[in-house]
Amino acid sequence: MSDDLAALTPDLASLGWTDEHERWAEQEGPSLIRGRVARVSRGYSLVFTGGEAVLAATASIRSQHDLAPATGDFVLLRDEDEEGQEEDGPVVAAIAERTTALARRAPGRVPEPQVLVANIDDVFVMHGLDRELNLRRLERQLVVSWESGAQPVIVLTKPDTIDNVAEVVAEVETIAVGVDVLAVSPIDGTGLDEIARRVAPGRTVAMMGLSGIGKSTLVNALTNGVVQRTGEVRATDRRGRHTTVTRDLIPIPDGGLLIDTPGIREIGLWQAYDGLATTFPAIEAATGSCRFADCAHDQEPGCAIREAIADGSIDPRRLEHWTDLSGELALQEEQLIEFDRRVESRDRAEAERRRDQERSNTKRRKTATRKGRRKK
Ligand SMILES: Nc1nc2c(ncn2[C@@H]2O[C@H](COP(=O)(O)OP(=O)(O)O)[C@@H](O)[C@H]2O)c(=O)[nH]1
Ligand SMILES: [Mg+2]
Ligand SMILES: [Zn+2]
Repeated sequence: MSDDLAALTPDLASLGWTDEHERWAEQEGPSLIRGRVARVSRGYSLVFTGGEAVLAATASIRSQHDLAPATGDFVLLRDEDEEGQEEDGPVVAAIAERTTALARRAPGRVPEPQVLVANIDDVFVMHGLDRELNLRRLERQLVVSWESGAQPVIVLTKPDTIDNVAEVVAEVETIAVGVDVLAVSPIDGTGLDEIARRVAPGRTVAMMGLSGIGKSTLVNALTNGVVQRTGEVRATDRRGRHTTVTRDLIPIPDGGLLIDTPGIREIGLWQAYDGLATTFPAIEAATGSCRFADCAHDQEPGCAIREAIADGSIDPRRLEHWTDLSGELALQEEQLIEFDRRVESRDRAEAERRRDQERSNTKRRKTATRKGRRKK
């Protein structure tokens, strides 16, 4: 991918900068540079500032948890040069409160969230019609999307590759409660007007989906090729694996911004209880009607879920997936408790060690004082 992004100079208004951001910026400090994060790399963010795009360092490793910018964040930069500091170049000084945030469980064993993109209005949950339909994957993506606070839209790409588009759309609609399902092809123009309605001035849309489904092709079509995104940026992470790292905020010439999130294969849920409830509303409603509050929907009398399965109002396949996803969240809860407990006992051990050391130091000091006295 050529780095056309850094050459763009969208103004603040077209980046989605509002009066509210302006008030926030004035409170934080008048000399700070206003901007929106276009891309995050390790230690640095590419930030659109209204003028030229700048590379800004994240303030410090230690404060990274509070101040880790994500693509789409509205930020204020401090120019260290102006304050005569050693470091050169601007630093991310503040991040505006996020209206929405698309987050997943960070890959790895430690239970913690990873914010992928921030301040989005819609999430395009994308699937390529040239591949086998995977409703479970779509449902998982819907859970994560709803949880972000943004509106999911299912976008089915490559409709030109199959004959039964309407049939597949209808099948997808069975899992898309409150979600529009669009068939879109940048190649023959299908559905592009629907896309343009959503990627519109003042709006930001994130794309989510496997690689090879046509995300970059859509970007190329909407930017008239100004931002060429063929191929993907690859970098080696600490474990030596090749991962695609950049999630890019792309200004669309007709207005609006699109975020390409390449190469996200794995989307673990992060405490996505609301997202789960919104994705499976019928199941969620039924669980509230079971006779026992702790109903396992198994053998208990008065189980509303089993009744709904029996009368056909809940699809057993949906229930099975809901059960699996609920299990994933429950397991995460246990891991979090276990993790806290381990941190706590480590802290306690550390405190005890320090106390012991302090005690023996005191003893030694006392002995030394006594010896000192005896010498006199
Ligand atoms: N037939 C067809 N092919 C498409 C369509 N959109 C994208 N492609 C092709 O699918 C391949 C992968 O597209 P790309 O945009 O790189 O996917 P990405 O990995 O999601 O960014 C390319 O060869 C595209 O030409 C479409 O609507 N119809
Ligand atoms: Mg791509
Ligand atoms: Zn029940």
